[in-house]
Amino acid sequence: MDSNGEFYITTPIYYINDKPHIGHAYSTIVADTLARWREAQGERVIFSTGVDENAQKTVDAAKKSGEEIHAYVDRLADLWAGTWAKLGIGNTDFIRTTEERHLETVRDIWGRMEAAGDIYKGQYQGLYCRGHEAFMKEDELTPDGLCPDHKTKPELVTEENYFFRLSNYQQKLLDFYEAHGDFVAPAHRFNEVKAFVERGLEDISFSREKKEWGIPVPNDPSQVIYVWADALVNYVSVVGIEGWDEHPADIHVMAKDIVKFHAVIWPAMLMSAGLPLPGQVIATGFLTIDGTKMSKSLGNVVDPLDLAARYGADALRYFLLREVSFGDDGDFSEAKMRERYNADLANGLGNFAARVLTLAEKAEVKFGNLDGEFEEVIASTKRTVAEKLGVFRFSEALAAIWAALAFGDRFVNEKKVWEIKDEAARAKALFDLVSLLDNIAAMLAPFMPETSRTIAAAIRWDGDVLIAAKPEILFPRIK
Ligand code: ME8
Repeated sequence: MDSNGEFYITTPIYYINDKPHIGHAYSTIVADTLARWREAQGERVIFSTGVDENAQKTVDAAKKSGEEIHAYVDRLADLWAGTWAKLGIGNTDFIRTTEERHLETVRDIWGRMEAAGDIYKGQYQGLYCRGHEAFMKEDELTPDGLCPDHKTKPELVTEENYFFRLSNYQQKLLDFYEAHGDFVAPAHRFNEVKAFVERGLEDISFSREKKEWGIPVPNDPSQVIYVWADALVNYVSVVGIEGWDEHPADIHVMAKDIVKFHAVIWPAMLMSAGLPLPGQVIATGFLTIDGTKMSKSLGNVVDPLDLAARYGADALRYFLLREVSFGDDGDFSEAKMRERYNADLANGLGNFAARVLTLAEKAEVKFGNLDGEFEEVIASTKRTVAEKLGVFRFSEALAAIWAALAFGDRFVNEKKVWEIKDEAARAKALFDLVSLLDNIAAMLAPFMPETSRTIAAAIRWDGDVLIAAKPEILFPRIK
């Protein structure tokens, strides 16, 4: 991955036919963690998220809620942006596809693809699933002809559309994949993408007959640009064509449902437009509830704000990153969340911090030479965290930090630090423990930003004298 001190990461732009659920929160937390991690390495980070407004389902949702469409999209865009703020997401940009900067970029890229000879007019007939906003192939449907995700019957649609010559790009894509062995992660998703492209690519419809909503095709207002040809461009709109040309996205984060759009259609569009390709497409699995995909259309959603209000945003972030192994599906259950909260946060991190800081508050701790074993634990934990984050193994990175915590806990218990009579020896032990805690707080910053700040603020040095202040209980036990 080329980086030159700058790092650009994105989440999908989400549909706004409803409020966010924890599936959306999960992708956004993953991206935020990587963004904070790179920032901590001293890189200048651009981290964008946003909303995909130009879809027919936006129109349907506005009608359903009885609101005028512009009022509806403004309200929902605020709701999504506000949700991320409450979950401790530090996005540097929030893109809406109704913004002028996006319309301009979409028109520009369309013009480039047209100039390259990759846009033409043709007849399209297909089975259109409204939930996906996409035409589906017969072999993707259930035996009784339903969309497997939305459990609805796709409509047979015939119309005159503009097409994108995706078929031109089969070999170019395969060559690109060959040269960029980590373009899609995890690897098994990359294999699926390659196999899909190897089977041959058909041209795809890039416009729809004009309905009341959407970006008009340049020079043909009877058509609007089909959602994906519009939505994918958002990543360029955020930084501008020149900005993208200089530094395209390093990482696009998403779940497995939209990998094909990002790893096949998007690079082909960029090649056609003469623009550089993104560094990596990384895909999480799906969060499920009782083994079924959670979705706005199915109505079995869990609200991240509700969980954050009851457990804290950092606890939700911790749970999702620790419990789900990257790339795999994860089943959400509140019982499991409560269990981890009490074990890892209340009894684990929270208890260790309180113990160390309470003892340190009462002692005269001086800055000194860190004990060799502590030094080694801290250094090796940092190495592991860096290594694991480099390959998106959030859960293993957190497990390593908890192992360092366990080391500290064992030390307190085995040495019975609170009973050490010799003041200097007790102060020395506490210096080691406070240093460990401080380093743990720093390592936690990308994952649990607020907790990290609270712990760090409780450890202040006045010259070489520690001013420890025990913070409020970090994670009150939950029954
Ligand atoms: O696809 N588990 O928007 P979308 C994990 N607008 N992640 C989930 C999830 C689940 N159950 N459900 C949703 C679109 N997600 C397009 C994207 S991008 C140019 C355009 C997350 O609102 C996950 O990131 O359907 C998934 O890829 C995305 O939401 C789909 O969001």
